[in-house]
Amino acid sequence: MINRIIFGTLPTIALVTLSAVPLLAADHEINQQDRHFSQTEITIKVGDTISFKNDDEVTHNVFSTTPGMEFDLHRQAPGASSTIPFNKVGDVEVDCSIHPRMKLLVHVR
Ligand SMILES: [Cu+2]
Repeated sequence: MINRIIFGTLPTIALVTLSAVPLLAADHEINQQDRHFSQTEITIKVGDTISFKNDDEVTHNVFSTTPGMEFDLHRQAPGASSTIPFNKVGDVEVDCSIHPRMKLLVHVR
């Protein structure tokens, strides 16, 4: 009887724990303004997303070549927004191929 209660409860706890991860994920907004990112560094939790919004009057091309976290938003017209998930712990360098001075460092913890 006790065994049945314990083993019947464990899978439920595991399911609740697993499904809680996406529910806790947060979205962070980083804007592109005056040919800069709105922040130069940000610390987020693994599973969080960042929405990159072009609040500038020029086109940007945000990308990362950090191993395991590569992405390319391609050309983003003014007003466009794209959301990227960060599912791996580490430091991710984000750049703009059009404006080499644009740098963002994402710390995923
Ligand atoms: Cu740019």
